[in-house]
Amino acid sequence: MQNKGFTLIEVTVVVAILSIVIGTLLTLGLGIGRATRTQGSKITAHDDVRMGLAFAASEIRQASRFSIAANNAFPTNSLNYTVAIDKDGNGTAVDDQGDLELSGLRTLGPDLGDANGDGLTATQLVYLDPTNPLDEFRVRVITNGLVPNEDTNGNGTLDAGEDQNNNGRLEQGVVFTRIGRGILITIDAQNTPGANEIPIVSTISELVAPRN
Ligand SMILES: [Ca+2]
Ligand SMILES: [Ca+2]
Ligand SMILES: [Ca+2]
Ligand SMILES: [Ca+2]
Repeated sequence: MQNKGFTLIEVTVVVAILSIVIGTLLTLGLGIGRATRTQGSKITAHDDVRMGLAFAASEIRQASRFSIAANNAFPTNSLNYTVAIDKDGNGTAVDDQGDLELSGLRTLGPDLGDANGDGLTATQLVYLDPTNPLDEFRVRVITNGLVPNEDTNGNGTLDAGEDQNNNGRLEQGVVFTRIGRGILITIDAQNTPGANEIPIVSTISELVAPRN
């Protein structure tokens, strides 16, 4: 009588092949999931630095260079400055005597003092304009992805114990450096793809010259 069933060897071979196929599909799926998360983190970190730079550059372009020189020691993580504004509403940033009209002192940097009370400090880039007549413009969040300043001893280089995000590089979050008549803005933002993974860091720099 002919046996129409499978032999043990046949079943074993089929099970082995299925295990390999399922294992490969799972690995592939995990790989795709990870690649998607990594890509998402790259985009988020890049958006954060771009938003930060766009805001900082537009502020510094309008800033008074005298206010920058008088209120900062470079390099600095927090920039203090005033900008030309039309205070008397005559359409330009000068008054009827022809004098430049300036805002109150503004600050751009990490929210170390938690000015907006949301609990986010070193990771939050904020703009402070404490003399703005409108409440809602006194504190503004520019981005929440800032890398906390790793340079705890402030020497500008990476020392033992400073690399908090374990990527082998020194990030300072936001740094303003004076170069000639311009201010070099450097911003580092990061986003972590998943638990126990090294954050993806995006860094951007631009030299901007104050016009006033
Ligand atoms: Ca004016
Ligand atoms: Ca805050
Ligand atoms: Ca250091
Ligand atoms: Ca680092």
